[in-house]
Amino acid sequence: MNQCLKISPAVKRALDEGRPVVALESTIISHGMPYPQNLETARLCEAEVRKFGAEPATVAVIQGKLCAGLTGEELEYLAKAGTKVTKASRRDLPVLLARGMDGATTVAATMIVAAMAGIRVFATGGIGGVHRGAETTMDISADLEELAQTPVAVVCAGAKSILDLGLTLEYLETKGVPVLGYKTDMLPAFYTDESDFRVDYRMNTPQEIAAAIVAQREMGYPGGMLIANPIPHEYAMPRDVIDKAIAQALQEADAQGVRGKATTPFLLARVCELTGGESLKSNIQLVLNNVALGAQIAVEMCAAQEHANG
Ligand code: PSU
Ligand code: MN
Repeated sequence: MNQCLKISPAVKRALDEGRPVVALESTIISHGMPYPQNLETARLCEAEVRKFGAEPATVAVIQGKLCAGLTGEELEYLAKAGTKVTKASRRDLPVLLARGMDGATTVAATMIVAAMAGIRVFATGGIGGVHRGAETTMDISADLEELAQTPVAVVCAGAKSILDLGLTLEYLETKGVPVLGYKTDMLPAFYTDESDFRVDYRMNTPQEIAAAIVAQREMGYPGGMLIANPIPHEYAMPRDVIDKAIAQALQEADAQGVRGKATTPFLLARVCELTGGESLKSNIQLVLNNVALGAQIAVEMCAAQEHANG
């Protein structure tokens, strides 16, 4: 096995036995939510995956190893360390490995580790994308390039309107990334289940999604897939409330000269503060909802595999 990669015994056993596995990211723990809700959510996510008979593989860099599947202590450490841990995207991995450092993996980095481990489904909250004003800042998340080249299907609740959703979809189209909506024709906007943009295809069952992932893999060409799963309506936030908070957070980021990899965490934290914690509640619920869908897709992929094997 790849020397940089460390797969936990439980994840390894599941993979060896052909059982369903779902990857989970860790930037959402360290940089996406405050302690202690981040730790509670990370634990709930793992439990949610197990409810469906799948194995969770939370991904992070620990002491210079790419880890798929964390111990309880490692999860707690990442949650408590928060932003003190390096936010690790694709470009950060080589140096963290060489220095034996820790890192909380973004969507891009989690996809890389999942693919190395042979995990094809990954569930999270929101992905990075094309930022508003990208025509001057060129701030486009590495998550989009990863979706274009790494064979992992990512379940998310769409993208936050801290991003330019229209340009994010254009970028994904250019890169040939299928964007599937689960029981929706529209791209959900994370906190809200409504938006102005359409997905490529509406999917009505986890089985249909699994079939598309299997077909993509059979073709053997690079790239993943984005599955947009709207936040359950009862947890959605009023669009005007969230839009107002996002507008203010964007203005503050600009005024304070926040740049580069600090931008997304800054905006996430400010939106959370400005909505008095309401957005955090929604965030937790939508992540759990995505994890449940991811687990069902992974289960269906295994069923399809067994069928193919006779
Ligand atoms: N969007 C969210 N929550 C998150 C993130 C994005 O709603 O936690 C995190 C994810 O880890 C994502 C990363 O991969 O931020 C994107 O950061 P950047 O824009 O710097 O690529
Ligand atoms: Mn960026």
